[in-house]
Amino acid sequence: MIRPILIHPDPRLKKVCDPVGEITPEIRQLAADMLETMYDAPGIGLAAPQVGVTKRLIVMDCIKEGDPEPMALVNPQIVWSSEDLSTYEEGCLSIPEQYAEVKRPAEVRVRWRALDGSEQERQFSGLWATCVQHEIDHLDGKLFIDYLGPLKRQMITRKMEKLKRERARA
Ligand code: K1U
Ligand code: ZN
Repeated sequence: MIRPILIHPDPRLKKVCDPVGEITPEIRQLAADMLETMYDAPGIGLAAPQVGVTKRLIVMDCIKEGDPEPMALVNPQIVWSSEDLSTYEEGCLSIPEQYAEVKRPAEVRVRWRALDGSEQERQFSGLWATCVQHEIDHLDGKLFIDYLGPLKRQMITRKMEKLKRERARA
């Protein structure tokens, strides 16, 4: 099922999300819905708070061409970050049509639980590294615009408030 994506500003996007306890059929269904919602958008990642569920679950697929590589990460944690940084022009499905350069560690090592309950650890680089950091930020109530200066952030927030008013009227 495709779920509606929350648009900034929304208090649910500012919350520090709760860890997932047991991986129940509801959590597996949420992950499946999030992947469907992400592919439909289209996007390369999605975090549970973006569909209004404040739990620590993210999905990603950064393969732009070729066989898809869907991933669902429960309780993801960055256990190591590289000193070298990389800059990427980021977007966000909760902040449509706004993009800005964000500088982040170029490589990260992440530990998480898969949907079968197994512990996983993997090093991410390139777009995967940017995306996993962007998605884990969502779980901590942080958006890519929080890395920008106050004027740019306020300008984008005002545009999103206007977009939400227009969508509510339509
Ligand atoms: O979390 C999100 O809002 C999803 C976001 C992830 C992301 C994008 C760019 C850098 C870091 C994280 C998106 O997927 S925005 C859409 C997007 O990037 C895209 C859409 C279609 C094809 C390729 C990329
Ligand atoms: Zn986002």
